[in-house]
This record gives sequence, C-alpha cells and structure tokens, in this order.
Amino acid sequence: MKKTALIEKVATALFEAESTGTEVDKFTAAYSELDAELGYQISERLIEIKCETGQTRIVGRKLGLTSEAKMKQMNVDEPCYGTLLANMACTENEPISLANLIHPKIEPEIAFIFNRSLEGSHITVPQVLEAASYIAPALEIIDSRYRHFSFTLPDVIADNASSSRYIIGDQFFKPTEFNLALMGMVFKKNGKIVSTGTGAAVMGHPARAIAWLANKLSQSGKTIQAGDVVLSGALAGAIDIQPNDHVSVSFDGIGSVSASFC
Ligand code: OOG
Ligand code: MG
Repeated sequence: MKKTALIEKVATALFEAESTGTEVDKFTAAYSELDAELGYQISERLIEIKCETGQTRIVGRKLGLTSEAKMKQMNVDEPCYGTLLANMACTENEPISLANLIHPKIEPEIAFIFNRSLEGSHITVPQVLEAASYIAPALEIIDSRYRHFSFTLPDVIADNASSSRYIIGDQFFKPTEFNLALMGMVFKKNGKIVSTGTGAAVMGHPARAIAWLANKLSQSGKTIQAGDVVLSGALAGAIDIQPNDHVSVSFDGIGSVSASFC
C-alpha cells in the first residue's frame, strides 16, 4: 500500500476505535512496512483528525516506556512519545468516567510545565530543569486501542502512545529545588500500596526523559514549546482501573494527586 494511503487508513481506524470504544488488531501484523517513523506520521495524522473539528488542541506531550518497569510490562524496549490534547485533561475534583474507554489503566508520573521552548538537538538535563517552570505529581490513564493491550513499538507510537486522560496535582514546584532522581514515590489504589519507587526509575532522572523527547522532536522539526505540559513516563507499572476505584500517587516534597472513577 502507498505510504500516504497507509497513514490515512491506520489513523482513521485508530480514531474510530477510540470514538466507539472498540479494540483493533495490531497493524504491524498486516503491514510489515510499518516502522517507528511511519508510526509517528500516523499519530500526527490522528492528532490532526482529532483537532480538525476545532473541539480540542495540542497542550503538550507525554513520554512512554521510559522506565524498566514499563518496558518489561509492555514487552517493548524503547521509549516513545505521544501528544497531549486539551480534552484529555481531568481534575481531582470530580470522578472520571470510564464509560467510553476500552481497558483503561493508570500509572504514576511527574508532569513538567514549560515557560519557554526547548530548541536544539543536544538538549541536556540541566537545560530541561532551567526551561521548566514547574513540576507537579501526575497520573496518566492509558487505554491502548489494541486488542489485549498488546502491541509493538510502531503500533503504540501510531496509537498516540496509548494516551487517554491525565490528571495533574494543583501544587507546583520549581524543578531545580529537588533532586528528582532521588525523589520517593508511593502509588496507591483503594488505600493499598501498589508500588513504590524513585524518580531514577525514569531513565536515571525524569528530566533525562524530557531531554530525550526534546532531541527526538528536533528530528522532525518540532520542539517543546512555552506553555507545554510534558509527562515524564510512568515510574512504575500501570494498573487496571474500574468504576469506584480511587488511586493516588505521593511524591517526596511535591505532594500528591488522586483520581476516582465512575
Ligand atoms: C504505552 C504508553 C506508556 C508510560 O508512561 O510508560 C506510557 C503503554 O504502556 O500502553 O504512557
Ligand atoms: Mg504514561
């Protein structure tokens, strides 16, 4: 199939799958030419389709598969990124409906909020810390559109890195005031500890994941922009969620964020 036709076909199928809450088969099984680069082109088209109606817009990016725990859980051994849209943002103050989702999971993350852009192809950890105005605790709800939540790297990239919803705590801190690599994390579901960890779980330092993203984006002429929200990628494995569940993540020094579901 011609590249442009494949991009349109897969992007449309993923859009439909999400809109109707129906899972689809991995596309790499049918199209061997589908590699990571084509995956990013598909996700770009998918975001374009979602923004075409004027109902939403790009507000930032998210990293995926930046921790050992996540790579093992999903059986993929490279990081990836996706795009955050305004209509994915949820708040702590009201239960989040899972009604239209396929098989949602939730995971603990650190959000970075930028007050200036990060341009260049050799961005470093200190440059990320300087450009980010704030960090805050975050939870990401992922919902792969693929059957059994199973995919290869190009598939998950095409599916906007399983992005679904995210929640950011409402206390914000200057990233340079913390040792993010040593920052402790406690992840709980329904009052029970699910996992504990430290920032170093994400590529040795969460800002290293953001630097990776900035450098990766520069390969296709994109940048992290002033005002962008960027999620670091999960520090620990994702867990299933159902209506009535309550999930929280607490970090040393920067507080916590929680979410409940209906
Ligand atoms: C892919 C997205 C991974 C993370 O934080 O690692 C991700 C997936 O696991 O479905 O968002
Ligand atoms: Mg995530």
